[in-house]
Amino acid sequence: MSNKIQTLGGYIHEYSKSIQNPEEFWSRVADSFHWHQRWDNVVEWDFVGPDVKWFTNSKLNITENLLERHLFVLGNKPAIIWEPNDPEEAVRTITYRQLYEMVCQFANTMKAQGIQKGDRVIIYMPMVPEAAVAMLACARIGAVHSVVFAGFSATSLADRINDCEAKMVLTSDGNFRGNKKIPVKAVVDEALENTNTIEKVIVLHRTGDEVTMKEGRDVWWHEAIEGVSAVNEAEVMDSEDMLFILYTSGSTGKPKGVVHTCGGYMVYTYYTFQYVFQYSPVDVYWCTADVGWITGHSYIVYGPLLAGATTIMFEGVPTFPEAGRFWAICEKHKVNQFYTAPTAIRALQAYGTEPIQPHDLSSLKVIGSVGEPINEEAWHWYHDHVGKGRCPIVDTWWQTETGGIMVSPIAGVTPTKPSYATLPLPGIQLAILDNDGNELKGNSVEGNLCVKFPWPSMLRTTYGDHERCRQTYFSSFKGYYFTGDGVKRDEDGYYRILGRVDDVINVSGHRMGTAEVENAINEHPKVVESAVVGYPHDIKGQGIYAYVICDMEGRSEENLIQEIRETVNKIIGPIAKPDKVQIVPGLPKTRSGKIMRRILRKIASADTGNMGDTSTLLNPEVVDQIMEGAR
Ligand code: 7RM
Repeated sequence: MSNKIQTLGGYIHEYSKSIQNPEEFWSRVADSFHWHQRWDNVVEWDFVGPDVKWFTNSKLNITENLLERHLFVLGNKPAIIWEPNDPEEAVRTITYRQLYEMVCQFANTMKAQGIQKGDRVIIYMPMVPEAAVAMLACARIGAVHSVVFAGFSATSLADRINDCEAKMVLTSDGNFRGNKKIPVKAVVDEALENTNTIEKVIVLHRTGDEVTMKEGRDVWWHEAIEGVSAVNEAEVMDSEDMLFILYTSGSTGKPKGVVHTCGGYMVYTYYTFQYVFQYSPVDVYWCTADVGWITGHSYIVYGPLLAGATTIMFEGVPTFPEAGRFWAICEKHKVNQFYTAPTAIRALQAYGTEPIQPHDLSSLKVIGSVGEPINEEAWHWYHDHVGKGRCPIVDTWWQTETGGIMVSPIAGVTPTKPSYATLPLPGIQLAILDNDGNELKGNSVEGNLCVKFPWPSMLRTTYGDHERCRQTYFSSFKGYYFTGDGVKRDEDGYYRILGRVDDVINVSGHRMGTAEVENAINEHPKVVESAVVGYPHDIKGQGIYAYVICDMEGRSEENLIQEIRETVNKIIGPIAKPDKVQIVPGLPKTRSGKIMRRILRKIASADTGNMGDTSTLLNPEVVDQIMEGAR
C-alpha cells in the first residue's frame, strides 16, 4: 500500500472512499499485514453498549508485523536510534534484526519468570531501548503491558498495579533526567508495600546506583536474560485480544485504564504514521514524547516500527545540557520528521533563536505538534525558526482513547492554518454537537467534538469497569463517542480544537483531572476542602490553581502552602504540583452545594471584570474575599 498522496484532491478522494465504504477501505490497509487467519467482518459495532470489534475472528501477532515482516528487506536498517541523556555517552543503534533478537530473548525471559498470555505487566522505565523491548516482548507473548510514566509517585504506581492486578514490574535502578537522577527502583519498592499481586520485578542496570534487591522477587535484567534463547514463536492473538492498558486522567478522581486491542490498533497506527508524516523509507523520524504516554506508544514504538521506519528514542530533556539540545540532536542524526509538544516549543521559545543558530536543520522535512492546542505565536515561531518556513507543521489532534491521530494536516498536502488541526483523517467521521445533543451541520459552527463512526484504534473499554467507559464517553450524546473537547469548524470546514469542556486540565500536554488533584490535596490533615481549576500559563499552556480551606491553627500560611504542594507531589507526582495555592475562607457554592468553578476559573485567570450573577450563591460574600486574597 502506498501512503503517498500528492494533492489535496488526493486526500479528498481518499477520504470519500473511506466514508463510502469503510470496510473496503480498512481491509485494503489491513492487507499490508501478515494475518494467521483473515477476518470474518471488518467491523461490528454499537455505540450504546458500547461494543466495537474490528477484524473479527482474525488472528495475528503485532510483533511479527513489525519484526519478521521487515527482516528480509530491512534486517540491517536501524529500527531504533537511542540518544542518551548525556550527549557524551555513546549513541546506540539497534537494527531490525537486533531488535527482533532482543524482543524474542526478553519474551522468553518473561515466560521463564512466570508470565503467560493475558497477564498484566507494568513497565516503569526510563527512555531506553529496553523500554520498547519490554513493550514488544509483552505483545509477543500476549501479556498486556501497562506503561506507567516514571515521573509518577509510588502511590500512583501502586494504584495502577492494584487496578489491573499486575503480576510483574519491569523497571531500572534509576533514571537520568537532565542533571537529575531519579531513584525509580526505590519508588517501586515503596509502591509494592501497598500491593499484593506482583510476583517478580526485573531491574535494568542504568545509573549504577545502589538499590535493594528483594530475594525471590527482584532479578537483574542482565542476569535474567543470560543464556536465554533468542528464538521465540509469537503467540497467535485474536484481533480483539487486549494489547495494552494505559491509564489516563478524567473528570473523576481515579485514573482509568484505557484498553486497546491488537488488530485495529496495529492497522490504524501504521496507517496514520505513514500518511500524516509522509514517511519515506530512508527517513529518520523523531518523536520527543515519553513511552509513558500514548504518543510514545503509537508514534515512537508501534506506528513507526510497523512502517519499517527508523525511530529515535531520546532519554533526556529539551534543556540539558543546554537549550539547543533538540536542535543538536536533529543535526546529529539528520532528522527528517520531528514531532513534539507545544509546551516544549514555548519553553524553548523563551530562550530566543540563539540556541538554534549553530545547528544545521536542513534535514527537516516535516514538523509536528501534539498534546494541547498550539497558540498562534508558538506556531509561527516553530514554523519560522525550526521549520525555516519550508516545513509543513502537522498539528495532530487525538487522545489516549483514540489510539492514533484523528485530525491533522497531511504533511505537504493539506494547506495549514496556524492553530488549526485542519481536517479529519480518512475513516474519521466527526460531528459537532450543541449542548442539547443536536448535530451542527455546515461550516462556521462551534460545539462539542464527537465521532459518529468507529475507527480501528478506538478504545474498547476501561479496564475492569465497562460501565465507566459507557458513562464517560458514550452517554453524554446518545450514539456518539464524546471526546471531552470543544471545537470550532470555520468557514472553510477546518477544525480548531478549543480545549477541554470538562473538568480536565492540560498541563504541559499532560492530562490532569481537577478531582484527582483535589483528592490528593485533601489528604493533607489540615485541609478541610479544596477546589482546583486551570488557568492560562505562558509555558505549560495551563497551570494548576488550588483554592484550599484549611484549619490554620498554629500554622503559618507559607508553610502550609508548601506542605500542600508537597502532598500532591507525593501522591500523584511532580507534574500535578499546583502552581498556585490560595488559602481561602470558603468556596463559592450553589444552593445545592456545587462548587462554582466558573467563578474560580475567572479569578485564577485574573479576569474579574464581569463575574456574572453571584447573587444566587449560597455564600456570595466569599467571592470578594477570594478576589481580595488573590491580589
Ligand atoms: C495525544 C494526547 C488528549 C487531550 C485532548 C485535547 C488535547 C491533544 C491536541 C490537543 C489541541 C491538539 N493524548 N490535545 N492534541 N488539543 N490540539 N493537536 O495528547 O490523552 O494525553 O490528551 O489533549 O484536549 O482531548 S492525551
